[in-house]
Amino acid sequence: MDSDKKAAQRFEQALGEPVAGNGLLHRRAFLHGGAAFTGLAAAALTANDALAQAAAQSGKPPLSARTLMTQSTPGAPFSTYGTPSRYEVSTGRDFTFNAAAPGTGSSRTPHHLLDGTITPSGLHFQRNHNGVPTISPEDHTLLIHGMVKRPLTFTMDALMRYPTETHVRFVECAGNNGGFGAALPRQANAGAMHGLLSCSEWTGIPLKILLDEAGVDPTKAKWLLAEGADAASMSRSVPIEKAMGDAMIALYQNGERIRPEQGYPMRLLLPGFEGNQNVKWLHRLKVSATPTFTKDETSKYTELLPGGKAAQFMFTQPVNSFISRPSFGYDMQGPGLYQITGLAWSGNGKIAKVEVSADGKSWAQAALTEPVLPMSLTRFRLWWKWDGGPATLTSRATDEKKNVQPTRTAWLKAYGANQGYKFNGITAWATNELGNVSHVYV
Ligand SMILES: Nc1nc2c(c(=O)[nH]1)N[C@H]1C(S)=C(S)[C@@H](COP(=O)(O)O)O[C@H]1N2
Ligand SMILES: [Mo]
Repeated sequence: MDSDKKAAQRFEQALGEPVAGNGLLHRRAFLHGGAAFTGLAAAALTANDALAQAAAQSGKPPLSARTLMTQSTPGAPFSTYGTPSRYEVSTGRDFTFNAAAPGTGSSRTPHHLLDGTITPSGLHFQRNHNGVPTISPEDHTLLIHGMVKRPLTFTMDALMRYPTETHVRFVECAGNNGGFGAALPRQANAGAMHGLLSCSEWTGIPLKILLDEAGVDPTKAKWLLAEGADAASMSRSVPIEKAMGDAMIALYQNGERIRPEQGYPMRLLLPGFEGNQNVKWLHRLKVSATPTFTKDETSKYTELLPGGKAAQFMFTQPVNSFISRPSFGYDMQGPGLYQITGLAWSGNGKIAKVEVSADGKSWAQAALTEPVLPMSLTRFRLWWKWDGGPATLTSRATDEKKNVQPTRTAWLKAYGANQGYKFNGITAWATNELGNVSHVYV
């Protein structure tokens, strides 16, 4: 018992004093606290009762599958494709769709149940305007035409022989983080609120290689129409600088061929741009002098300004963040030490810093999990000593271009009423004395 107390004291010392109101600790405690944490584990987190002592003597873990079956019971056989543990089946996407057209709608990444920065492919969000088409790679081609010297058609076999690059990038729907203009804060979990956002490692062909082969003169050709082979024929206009810049024809997602939901056999990937621009099931690129003003960019994805005007072609997803844990649906287990963690991202590049507040007034800088990559999800973490009283948890991200998340009030003022796209205001979770976490406006 005595040594347990000492270990706990050592851990407390390593954590240091709070650096911001309501018990937020210095990020150093997270970056360098691992060694000290072993002290806490001995003191608080592991069972150390008579049963555990006896187990240590006998060398048998008190709870183990081996004690529940005989040593000779073999485990499950091999499978061609692995699936998550049967005990994790509730970690899934929630979805909403149009009853008259069940393929039209979206499913969301359950960020409140995940950790790390890469979204498992089966949990990548989906936004489909008319269902997921079934496309055989043998029956699919990519056409590049319009203002080019040589119109080209690529079979999948041909494309698979081109040089590729690999990058970790987020995809975020412009409609993510929606509903924050509502009079009352919506009581829903982090996935429901921020889950039209996912991050994968994408491998594909730099689009510039294909456009150069077709012969594009960027002094005359200013835009590129990208069209999908789905029933919605979803299409968007892309500025030629982006197309000749970091745009990619993505063929692989997290090491395997891109999932049907994400655009199999290929999608356009425009790092940092609103999700809608990342045309899935891509089959046609047309180079032109002007935007095409497709139905998808005239009826939607514009930004309503206070005077009633709408700004069009606002491509970049703004700097943003949210706390994924603790969050709505998460009940605190009494006063004590908690990890606050969440995600930050920006279409402008890397995340420079994330600050966290537990009292709505003072801020402590969070530790960022390396590597911090541009236009990717960045994980932040901070230790929090919850004293059991009411607290309001917020996060505020700054990107490398010095863009900072505005308050919700400032964001609402900057746009016309009902502007639903690209909300990046600061969001908050509150916990009461009972440890119930709810969504609040700050
Ligand atoms: N062809 C096609 N491309 C599409 C869409 C679509 O419905 N059809 N949805 C767009 C929208 S609105 C978004 S947010 C992203 C979503 O990508 P994901 O479903 O891979 O997450 O794909 C975009 N590309
Ligand atoms: Mo979207």
